Amino acid sequence: RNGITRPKGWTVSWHSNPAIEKHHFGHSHPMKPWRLTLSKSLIMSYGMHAAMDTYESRVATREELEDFHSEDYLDFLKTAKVALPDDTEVMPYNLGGSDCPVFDGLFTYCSMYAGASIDAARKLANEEADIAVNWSGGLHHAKKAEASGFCYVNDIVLAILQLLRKMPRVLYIDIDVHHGDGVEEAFWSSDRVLTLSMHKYDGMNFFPGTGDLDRTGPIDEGNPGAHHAINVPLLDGIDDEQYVWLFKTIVGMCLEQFRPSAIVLQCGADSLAGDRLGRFNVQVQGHGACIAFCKSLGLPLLLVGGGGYTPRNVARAWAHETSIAIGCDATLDPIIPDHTPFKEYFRYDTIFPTLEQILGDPRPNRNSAKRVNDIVQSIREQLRMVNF
Ligand code: V1P
Ligand code: CA
Ligand code: ZN
Repeated sequence: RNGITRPKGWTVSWHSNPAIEKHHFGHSHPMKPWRLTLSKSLIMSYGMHAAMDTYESRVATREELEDFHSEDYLDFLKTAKVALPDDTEVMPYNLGGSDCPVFDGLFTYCSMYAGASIDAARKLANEEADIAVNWSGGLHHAKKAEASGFCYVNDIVLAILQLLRKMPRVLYIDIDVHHGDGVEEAFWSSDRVLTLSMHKYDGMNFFPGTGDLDRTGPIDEGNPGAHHAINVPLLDGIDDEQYVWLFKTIVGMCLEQFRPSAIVLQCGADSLAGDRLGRFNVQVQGHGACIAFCKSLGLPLLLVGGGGYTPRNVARAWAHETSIAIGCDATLDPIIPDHTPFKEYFRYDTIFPTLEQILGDPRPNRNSAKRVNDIVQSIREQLRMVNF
């Protein structure tokens, strides 16, 4: 099985619970927890589990969830009743609409993906792992007392709070195609967390409608959080070359000015070409290059999932990124092993399903070279105001 062995010199911990994958948001909902089963199928068939410390995660405790969420919201989330299929009336806290339906086992689902991110963060904080992975997490839109955009509990905020117990500064990076508004808002007034989100933004037309370049933090100069929110608004069709250049350039600048003690990277796979909701032309290679760059910095690294609505491509990306974390990506056979469960999902219109092949219709790239350079220039100026 490719002879994958544990990496020498660093430890990767992997956090998951098969019970998470069994939940259903409803018939035509784009969020499919089952994509985690498909990702795991690839990861295991390549034999990558042998190279990691694998943990079956537990449910987060009430006390842990209260680190960020309000008691009344958690009470409601726990007791909310599953609505009838044609009942799309929105309940309090934005629960029950088409984006955030109340489904069977909702509270267990939320507590489990949150428990996995908290466990992963603790492994890093206790120096028991160098890279920790939770593909079921990354639900960046959830607010203190509100569900939003398929997210109910903000596992990222809870994980960052764990890291902040031991570390002075955390850099949060979000490559989901959507703006990481929930995490940005949670640390809006803090100078201990620098948030950086790359996303599609064209005014109010793309969910959640925020994340313009001038959204840099609180506007009152005395506020410690001023300048600590970085937003990279992108247009349809951005390709690997522009995306990876922007990522490395901006993350490089953040490192210099902020000197983080750890990095939390939200690896939303809806920024890939061919995504059901996304609009970019990013390939598995480009997406993975962002993860590889963060790993090369040698800081404790938490990898979480996020969006991703074309399951076979989500699985390809997260399997490839798991291999980067382990350091076996260069030797992995791109042809998906024969014994992979659900292999038929990767066989789209070719007889050789490969790990890296993405079959998105190419979109015209609306991001000019000038626009991309202007974004970097503006962020360079913003970061002059950030000092560790
Ligand atoms: O556009 C909206 C709202 C619903 N309208 C009133 C405005 N919602 C989006 C939500 C996208 C959430 C992305 C989550 C993440 O960042 C992190 C996990 O990836 C939405 C969309 C869309 N195309 O943007 N909801 C739906 N599509 C949807 C479609 C079918 C059934 C249910 C929801
Ligand atoms: Ca993003
Ligand atoms: Zn998304």
